[in-house]
This record gives sequence, C-alpha cells and structure tokens, in this order.
Amino acid sequence: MNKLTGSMNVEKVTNSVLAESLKVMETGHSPFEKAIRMMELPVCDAFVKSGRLAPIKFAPGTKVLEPNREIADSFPNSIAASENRILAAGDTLSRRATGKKVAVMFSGGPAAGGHNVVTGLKQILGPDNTLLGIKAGPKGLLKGNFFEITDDHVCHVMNTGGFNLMGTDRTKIEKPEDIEKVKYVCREHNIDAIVVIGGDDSNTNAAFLAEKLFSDVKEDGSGVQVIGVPKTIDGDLQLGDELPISFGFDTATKIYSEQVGNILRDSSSSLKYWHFIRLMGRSASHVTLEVALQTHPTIALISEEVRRRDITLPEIVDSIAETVIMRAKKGINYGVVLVPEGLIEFIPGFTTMIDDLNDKMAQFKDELIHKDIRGQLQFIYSKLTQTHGELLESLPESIKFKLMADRDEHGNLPVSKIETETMLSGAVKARICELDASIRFETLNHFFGYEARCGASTVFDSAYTYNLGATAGSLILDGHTGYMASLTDLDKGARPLGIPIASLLDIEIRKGKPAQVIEKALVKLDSPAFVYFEFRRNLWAENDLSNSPGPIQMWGPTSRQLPKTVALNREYNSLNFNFSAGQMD
Ligand code: FBP
Repeated sequence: MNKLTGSMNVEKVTNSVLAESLKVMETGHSPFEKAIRMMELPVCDAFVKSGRLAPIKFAPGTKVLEPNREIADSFPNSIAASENRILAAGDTLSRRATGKKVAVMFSGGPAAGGHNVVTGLKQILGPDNTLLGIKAGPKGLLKGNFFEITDDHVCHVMNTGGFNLMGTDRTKIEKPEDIEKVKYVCREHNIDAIVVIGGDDSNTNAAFLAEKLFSDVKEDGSGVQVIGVPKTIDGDLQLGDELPISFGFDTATKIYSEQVGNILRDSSSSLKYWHFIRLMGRSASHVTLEVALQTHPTIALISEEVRRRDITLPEIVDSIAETVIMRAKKGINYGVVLVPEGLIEFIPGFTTMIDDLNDKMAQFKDELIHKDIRGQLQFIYSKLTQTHGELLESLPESIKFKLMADRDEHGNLPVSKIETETMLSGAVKARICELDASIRFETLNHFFGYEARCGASTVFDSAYTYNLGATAGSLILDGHTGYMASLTDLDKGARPLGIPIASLLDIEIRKGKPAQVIEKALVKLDSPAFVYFEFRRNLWAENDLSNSPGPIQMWGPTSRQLPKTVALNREYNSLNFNFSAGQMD
C-alpha cells in the first residue's frame, strides 16, 4: 500500500454513530454550506409579480454615457442600438420568451456570488428556456464545451462561494479567428444568448462579442445576444450610482478584514512584531481602503495617493520608518502596515519603468523566449532607457524576476506574485538602522490573496448576485444585447439597470500597444471613503484603535452590511443594504 495514498475502512477507526455523521459530511457540502443553501434571499420588488419571480422589461433611461470617438467607430452596431443610454427597469414582461438557449460562463478570477448569478439567471429564464454552462470560461466557449444546467445543479451551489460549477479562465476573445470560432459554436449548438460573468477585461470581451455577434450569426440572419455581469474582488468595475460595486468585493474584503483584525489583535497581544500585509486587488486600492476602514490598521498605503502625490519609494519608506520610531518612543514596538497588491505599478519611476519594460518585452518577445531569466534580464537592461535599466537593476532579485514574468492574455502584470511587502519591510528595516539603530523592529510579511476569492459569499453578495442573474436573464428575454446587468440604490430597494458596455470602453496601452478596454475604476482621492480614511489615519497610527470585525456573519446584526466604502461613496443613509420587501411565495 502507498503510505501516503492508501485508504482504510472508516468503520475500523470510528464507532458506527460517528462514522454515520462523518458520512453525511462527505457529500460535497459541509453542514455550514447545507445551512446557507437554505438561506432565503431578498428579491427586488421589480422581479416579484403576484408572489412569483417574473422577468421584466427595460426602457432607455435619461442617463447617457459618452464613449470616445474611436470607440464609437469600432462599435457601430452596439452604439446605434443603445445610443449610449442606460436601460432602466420597467414592468413585468407581458409575454415571456420561450425556447431560448442561453449559455453562461465565468471569466477571469473567481469571486464569491458567481453561483447565485447562475441561480438567478436559471430561475428567471424558467422551465421554458434552456441554460447551458460553459466549462472553463472563454476557452470553453471557443471549444463549445457546454453542459445543461439543471435545477439540481443550482440547488447544490446556491449561496456557496467559488466558480467550481463551471470553472473559469482568462482567454481573451478578440482576434477575427476567435470570433469566427464563437459564431461557429453558436450555430452548432443553436445558442441564442451568452452571459459573461467577469471583470473589466472579461466585460471587454463581452463588448467585442456583442458587437461581432450582433447579426448574421444564424442562417436566418439573426445574431446572438451578449450580456455581461460585473464581477471582481478588486472592486475596480464601478460606475458611480449606476454600478456601485462589482460582486465578490464584499466577501473578499470581509474575509481579509477578519484576517487583518486577527493580526492586529495578535500584534497588540504579543507586542513584538510589525506585520507587513499585502492585500490582493490588482491595480486599484479599493480592497485595501475597505479593509482599512473595517480594521483601523497602523498604516495603510493607497496606491492612487502614491501616484497622485508623487510619493517616491524612499519617501514611502521614510514615512513608515518615522511611524515606527514615533511608536517605539511611546514603548509600542508593533504595528500593521497594509500594502495594496498593485503598489509597485504606482510608485513614481516604477510606473514608467514597467511601461517601458512591457513595451520592450512585447517588442523583443522572440529574442527573450530562448534565454533563461538571468539572460533575459541582461538583455532587457540594455533595451530600457538608462534610468529604467538602473532602477530595474537596483531591485531585489525576487522582484526583478517577477517583473519579467509573462503578462496575462489581457496584458496585466501578475502583481499577485510580486512580494512588494517583503521589499518594503526590508527597506524600512535598513532605514531604521540608519536613523536609530537602538529601535527594535522585527517584521513578519504576509500576502492575503487567494484565500478570499472563493469564500462563502456574504449575505450582500448572495442577494446582489441572485438579483444580477435575474437582471441578466430579463435583459435577454426582453431582447437586448451589449449590456451589463447592474443594480442601483442598494440601500433603497435596489433597481435593476442595463449599462451599455461599449460605452464604457477607452484606450489603454496593454503589452506595449493601444488597446480598447474598460477602464479600471481607481480610488479617487476626493471620494468620501478616501477622505474619511485620510481624516482618521493619523489617529490609528498614533494609538491602538484597531477593530476586529470577526468572521463573516450570515445571521445577526451585521449580516446585512454592504461595504463601508460603497455606503460612504454613494452617500447611503445606512450601512445596510435593502433589496426591498419583494415577497415570493
Ligand atoms: P479579476 O480581475 O479577473 O476578477 O481577477 C482578480 C484577481 O483576483 C486580482 O486581484 C489578482 O491580481 C488576480 O486576479 C490574480 O490572477 P490569477 O488568478 O490569474 O493568479
């Protein structure tokens, strides 16, 4: 028997009653997941008719989005159809379309709530339409890798985190041959509509698909509808009141807040460590800002502030060192520093160096491919400007190597693998030695990232996503294409909307070339959430005012809370969401 993989009959090591209880837990769901699957979710009034879930119509609202000229030229079908207007929810559809075949996929990184989008979509489409799941994201769409989603499937995954029902990936669908493959697959499987559950890059995919599949896909000249759903733990897919937040952000930040709260408590208990914690979230610092508001750390860096106020790396290091010394003088030799995942891309000097690097890596792809990592670095130093080459050369080896890693298909630097917190804590240590070698400064570095993306979704994310799924399904049954499902007024009953996706696109440099993409929404320094943080952060640095929010609460007084940054930025009257009293039988 293999010592590590061999098995033994469970009855031999446990008594039969215990064995029975253990067996119950081997069905793929823990008792906790079984309980939350039963949790009732609030539904927006718009979707409730005579006590039952019903799809709705949409009509153009007054809000108009203005895309730039070049985008308008690239998306003639989508823009002519939407006139860049956001769609507002109307009455219940008088006649529900039947016989539609809708395919749904997850795309990009996982985020809690995805399963409820599928559940809301399945239930609003009803038994007269078919819902197909696309396995493994956009890659699965290109291969026509479908399976039928049944009521059993959705019952099994309802309110659970993860994307495991179908899996996901980050394939970019843009090239003419990829579009042709999608058209072929749609014809072969008789698909009428595709729902893309994804972040900014995945919804960029959705915008291209909607435009290219607008008409002439099927033999009768008809097209395939494409609807997006806003997902990403990063929270950088936002559009003011019309799209207050992407789903998954609430769950991820509540999990990180629990972890950071625990570390804060540990640091003020053991009294000897400074913890440097990098938090996932890619470019934008929404995650770090939310976690800071939830936990009150000693220091939280916000990348957007670093860029806007032109704060150099030595200045960041000096500022942290000063706080360490100030606390040490009060006898406090511990603290917690939050570092946003994407900080490195925002530090003056680094931003242009990384752009130059992206550019040269794309330009000299063929030369680089045959070299080992050290050879690649030697080669690239000489291609960068002198300043950029010197900056890259000055970095610790581990950071240099990670900066040379392949970009994803959308051109993103894999910041989740760059240990900025280690670089920073090392630099602060060196600076403190220079300033006052008598100061005790012991550091521990952490990265809180992947552990939060698939956590059990918060009540907010579960309810939000179920209603987003119902919105996406309604947009399809009402005949729309090229829109992203959204909900507004999350504190006042919540109203479904359709946002024209092409109108959100802009031009960005990706992999050294201009690309049409949805712009990532960054933290604004004049936003109420940032101002609130700015006003309090010195107090948190000088004193111990930390807050430990504890684990996600599914029941009880704080279970209805939405993210604090969302409540502040949208100027809601309450921290609690309210999806109205929509009562279903
Ligand atoms: P999405 O933008 O697709 O939602 O992904 C978010 C994210 O979790 C980032 O926060 C992180 O930097 C990245 O994915 C990690 O990517 P990967 O899963 O490819 O390692």
